Amino acid sequence: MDTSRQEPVKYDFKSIEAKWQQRWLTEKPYKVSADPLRPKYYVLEMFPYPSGRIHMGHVRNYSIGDVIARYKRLRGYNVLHPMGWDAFGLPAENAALKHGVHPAQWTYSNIGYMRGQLKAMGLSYDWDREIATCRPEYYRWEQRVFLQLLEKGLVYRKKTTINWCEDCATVLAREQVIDGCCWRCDKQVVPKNMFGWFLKITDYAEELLADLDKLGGWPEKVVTMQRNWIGKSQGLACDFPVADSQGEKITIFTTRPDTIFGVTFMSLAPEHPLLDSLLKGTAQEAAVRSFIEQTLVEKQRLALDQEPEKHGVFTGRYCVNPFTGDKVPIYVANFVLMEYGTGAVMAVPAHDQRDFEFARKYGLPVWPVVQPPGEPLDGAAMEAAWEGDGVLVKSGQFTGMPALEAKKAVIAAAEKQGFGKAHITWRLRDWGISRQRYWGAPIPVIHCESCGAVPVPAEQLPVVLPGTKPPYGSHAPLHQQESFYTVNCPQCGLPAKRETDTMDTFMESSWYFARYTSPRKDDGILDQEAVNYWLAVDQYIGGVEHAILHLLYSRFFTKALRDLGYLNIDEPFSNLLTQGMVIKDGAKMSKSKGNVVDPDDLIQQYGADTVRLFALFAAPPERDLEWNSQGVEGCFRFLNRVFRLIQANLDCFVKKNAGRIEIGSLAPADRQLHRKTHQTIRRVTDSIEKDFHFNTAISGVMELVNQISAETAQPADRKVLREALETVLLLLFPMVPHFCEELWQLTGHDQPLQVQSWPSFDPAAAEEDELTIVVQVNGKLRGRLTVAADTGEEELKALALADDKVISFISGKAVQKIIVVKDKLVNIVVK
Ligand code: L3U
Ligand code: ZN
Repeated sequence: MDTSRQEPVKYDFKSIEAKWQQRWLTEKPYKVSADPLRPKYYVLEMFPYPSGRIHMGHVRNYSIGDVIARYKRLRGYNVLHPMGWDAFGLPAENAALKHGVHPAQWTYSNIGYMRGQLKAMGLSYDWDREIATCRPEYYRWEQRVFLQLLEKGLVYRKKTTINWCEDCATVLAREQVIDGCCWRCDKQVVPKNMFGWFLKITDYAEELLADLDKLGGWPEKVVTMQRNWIGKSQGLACDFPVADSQGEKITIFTTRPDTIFGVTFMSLAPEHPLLDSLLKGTAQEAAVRSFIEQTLVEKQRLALDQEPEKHGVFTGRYCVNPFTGDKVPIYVANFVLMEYGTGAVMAVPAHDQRDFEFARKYGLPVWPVVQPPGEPLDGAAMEAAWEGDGVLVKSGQFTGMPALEAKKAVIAAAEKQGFGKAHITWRLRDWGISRQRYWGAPIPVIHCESCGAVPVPAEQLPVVLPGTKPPYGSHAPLHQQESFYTVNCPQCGLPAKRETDTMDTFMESSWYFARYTSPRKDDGILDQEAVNYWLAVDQYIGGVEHAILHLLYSRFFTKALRDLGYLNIDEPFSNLLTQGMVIKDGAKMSKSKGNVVDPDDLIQQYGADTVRLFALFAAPPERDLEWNSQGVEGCFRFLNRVFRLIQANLDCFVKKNAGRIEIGSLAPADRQLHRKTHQTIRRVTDSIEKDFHFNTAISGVMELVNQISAETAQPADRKVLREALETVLLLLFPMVPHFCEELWQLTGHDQPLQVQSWPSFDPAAAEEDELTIVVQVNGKLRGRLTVAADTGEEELKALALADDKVISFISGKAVQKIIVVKDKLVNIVVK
């Protein structure tokens, strides 16, 4: 090809991006199907709520996923990379209400807009697999799963307390109760007892806990959060008889049986069922009842994460410590929860900080029974509880035992004497999935007076959410839609009532990753072959805000679906990457803070490739990304520079320069560039493979570009130059795909980049004497760099600044000066 006389072309990102996106739309290169002959790779990003517009957080999340997808394709994998919409839920319902449109209309129109935004980012999804969870084609299978779980005994219905607003005639979520009032109408919220549906996630507690050990590809902190959430504790369940009663007993659970000789009072939850009979006829009855009432009201007002100030009241009654025979006073305390344990706590102020504070507040005794090494503890003088280890004192036959041994001995003694036994409790509760709201998947059950709760027969599924087809109908909660709930019993044919609760939105996201493997299957939940080929998800990427609920529910669903015979895996996500937040002006980018940067504007101004490059370059994925408009500018300039560099050297792309390079015959400068090319391939590959540190990968390519620029100042070997430039395009392709495809085509290649292979490096070419350079921050050793012997000063500075360890010491500080001692060290001075 004769390119020597062509005019240089400007980097016109608009037409380049439009051109390639159009091609991807019509040629569908990212469409995949199961192919047992090829290794598969399933990369998935958490699908978005169709809230209206894409946020920079989405841009980051989805850019990371896209690089991984494109990279794995070049590595020869059959890559599944799907996208869809987590479309049901309260936020959409509320937003629709606010804008005076139907939730379905609101949702579908948002989906339309956001789909366009994602396409404008050049993300390599198999769009033929797109799902929207609010479509009956999706949730009909969820209803089917629900019924199969029901049949298996993993679903049940029970009464629970919910927050109710009389004026809005609706249930409120915890976060919609503001200071005890409805967020919308400001009316006082009342607790209401209602039936709700529950999934028996607790049946899997043991396995959910044990299998955390299989999640080596997950961040440690997420595994820990899940472990704590499941919260297995082992200890003693023990009866304390009520003094002066007809054999009534209070059962407690404790993880510290070794401290049982130090009990000085008993605390009950305000809802404790025994309270009624304990209080009857006592002098304190009226006062205690009013305390209980107040506490229950206060509890409703508290936000989920708020801790009440601890207080309580004496009931006037006593119970007896079965080990010591001591009579201890019974209190009602606002911090004891009926939902956990038994609703009763044996209080040991000397060894539990909460009990300690309570005891000091109400002048109750503090009896130390576990003695750490050193001065004997003095109950009257202690300033805090001793929660650590020690040897038992003043503990009858257990005195002198180390605490750990005493735990077992106390349990054994209680079992022998028949008033207690070893017991395990879990923090994990069953999952309440009932929502008395409109915008969700209807629960497929019919209530009949004579037959009870009757499953909707499979052939009558889906139970379609009424009013969702244009012209849109009523979107009142289903319990207000008579035509919806009036039905006949499928069993006896008599008039019956359809269930009007809808499912929690987390139901849809608990199995969407499996449905993506056969998203159009219309005669069953999942296609056996497809799920067996594609699952588990090899790499899952999303925000750490889903560390507990979504990830736990998905793990539970996977196990339940496995036990129903649909899946052959135990865990859904082999590897998990939790990307950090996007920060601007020191705060999380959010509408309420008014510090949002709109991706549309950026794409308009710089193009999608620059935006992607910035999102990947500005921080390693797991860290928070600080927004920085100069950083975006810098990325844009870099792309322009590469664009010009290739334009200026089009002549080297003729056929004869594609052949092998003989290292031995290269001039020193050419040898150097050839070496740099292969070192860069190695470095970029390592950065991606090891921990997806695209920032390091990109700075590697930037270095190579620098060296090419320096080299082309003199006449360079055309083969070496061609290899270097092609390598730049190959390595950058996963991050800036339109840009690279365009230049790949411009340089005379007739097959697109996306069907090329990831470059491999030649160790002989990459070889050279390497030096270790010490990096200091303010004179303290903070890192080491391995660099080529002749690495220049500027490059050393850049490398030092890009080093992960070093970053953690300089982030947020101003760099004042950088001192370089050739071949030895870099010292960064910050303030
Ligand atoms: N639909 C749910 C969701 O969070 C995901 C289900 C799987 C339960 C990330 C950000 C977010 C998530 C900083 C934002 C993905 C906004 C989709 C979103 N994201 N930041 N949907 O639309 O990281 O963590 O809210 O991984 O500001 O984008 O987010 S979502
Ligand atoms: Zn019936």
